[in-house]
Amino acid sequence: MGKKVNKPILVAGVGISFILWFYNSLSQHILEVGEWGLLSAISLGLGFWWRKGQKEMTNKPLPVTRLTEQSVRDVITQGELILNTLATEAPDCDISVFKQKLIQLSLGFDRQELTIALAGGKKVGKTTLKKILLAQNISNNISLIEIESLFKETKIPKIKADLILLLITGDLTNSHWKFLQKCNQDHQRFILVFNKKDQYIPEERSLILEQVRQQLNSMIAPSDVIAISAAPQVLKVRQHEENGIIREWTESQPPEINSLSDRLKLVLELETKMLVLGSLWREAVSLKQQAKANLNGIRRDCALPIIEKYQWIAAASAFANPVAALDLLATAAISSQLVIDLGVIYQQKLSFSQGQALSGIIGKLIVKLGLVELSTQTIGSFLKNNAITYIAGGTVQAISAAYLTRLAGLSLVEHFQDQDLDSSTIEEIDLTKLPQKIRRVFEKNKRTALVQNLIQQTLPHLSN
Ligand SMILES: Nc1nc2c(ncn2[C@@H]2O[C@H](COP(=O)(O)OP(=O)(O)O)[C@@H](O)[C@H]2O)c(=O)[nH]1
Ligand SMILES: [Mg+2]
Repeated sequence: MGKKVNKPILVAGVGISFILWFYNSLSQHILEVGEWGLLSAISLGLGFWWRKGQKEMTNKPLPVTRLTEQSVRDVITQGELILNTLATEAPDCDISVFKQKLIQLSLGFDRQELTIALAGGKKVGKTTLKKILLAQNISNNISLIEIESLFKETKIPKIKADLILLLITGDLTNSHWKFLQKCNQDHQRFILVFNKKDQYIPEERSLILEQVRQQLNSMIAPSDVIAISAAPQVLKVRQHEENGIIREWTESQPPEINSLSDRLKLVLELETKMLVLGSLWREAVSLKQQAKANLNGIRRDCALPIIEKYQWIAAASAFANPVAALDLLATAAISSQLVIDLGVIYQQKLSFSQGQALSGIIGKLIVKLGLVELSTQTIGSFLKNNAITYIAGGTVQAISAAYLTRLAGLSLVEHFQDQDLDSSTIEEIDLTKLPQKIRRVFEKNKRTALVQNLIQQTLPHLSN
């Protein structure tokens, strides 16, 4: 492989020196350290910070820091920052509604009225409990809402409430657990209500209660897991009278929810401020994300022509100097200058060596994920099967180079999009999700129509 790299492969701006450096100085080590080790080495060596992926599906919820008024105000400020950037980069974009909503949020810190949502599966007693709580008139400041169909769809619905009462009637299921974990991460306060306790004998009941408390102990206090009976079953009573006659009748039982009402009163008394902070935080984050999505859309429109420009450069140079080694194609296709140019659009100021490092990492990932081979195969067989007449030597390489440049560029766009506006220091760029992003971009772009389109667009760039 090394022998092939004697002459410059690509024309100006396409990181030739880097390719040479990459393969000459590192090729020995590549085989020795694992892929991830190599990536870490590159990223550390060139000033990136590589964060190892967190293990998903662990049984412990991710730790969340306690909200403060300041941290909520910070999110609102970040939202404003994005809006101002949006106003600068896209003066035609109407941001007044967003602005208004953010201002509204910053006025909401002293809110006293709270919304409490009753949620859970079907027939767990939400409506019944809501009626009783309303009748008890726990506070004048609360409104109760019932959330239907919590687990009907795979996607957890957004609930607009300051406090959630999640009703269960037995063990915690996986859906419950996922829902509560999401609540926890969203600073969404909840109380777990184990309803229909009358359906269990006392031993079972306390076993379930104990287990659920154990499962949730890193999220809520044991006193936030409460067993109630919103509508206990009627009792059948049978009496044998002296004259041999047996009398039978039913006795309805009063609801047993006092432990819940007491807990609610206490939570309202002690936690109103925190409940409001949680809601403000969720709304601010959501507004910020919407504004960011708008900004990303506008920036993407600027990024696409740049990616295309480098696509044609890569195609033309691979066509002029076809390389047999597939791996080289990947590295060659990703120009450091493309990385830097895209960085400018996303306000990520990268030095040339940082651009080189990032392009090297992406090239390596593309090779590692087997995408070079996959795309050359796809393109090769496509050319064969579609009777495209103009197939000179190097055509497949050229189109592959264009294709890989596109993949790399689009992956970078996804990567830059996820960076916070105020974390422009390159040391803090988190590359953990890069492989996943490249894979996703590839999946999206491998459809026949897109490949065909790319081939048709590339061919004219190859003549002379
Ligand atoms: N045994 C028993 N049944 C209950 C209890 N709470 C509610 N139910 C019954 O469960 C059924 C569904 O209640 P409902 O409030 O409509 O559930 P929802 O679908 O969650 O709103 C009704 O027949 C209620 O009477 C309880 O504590 N014990
Ligand atoms: Mg109901």
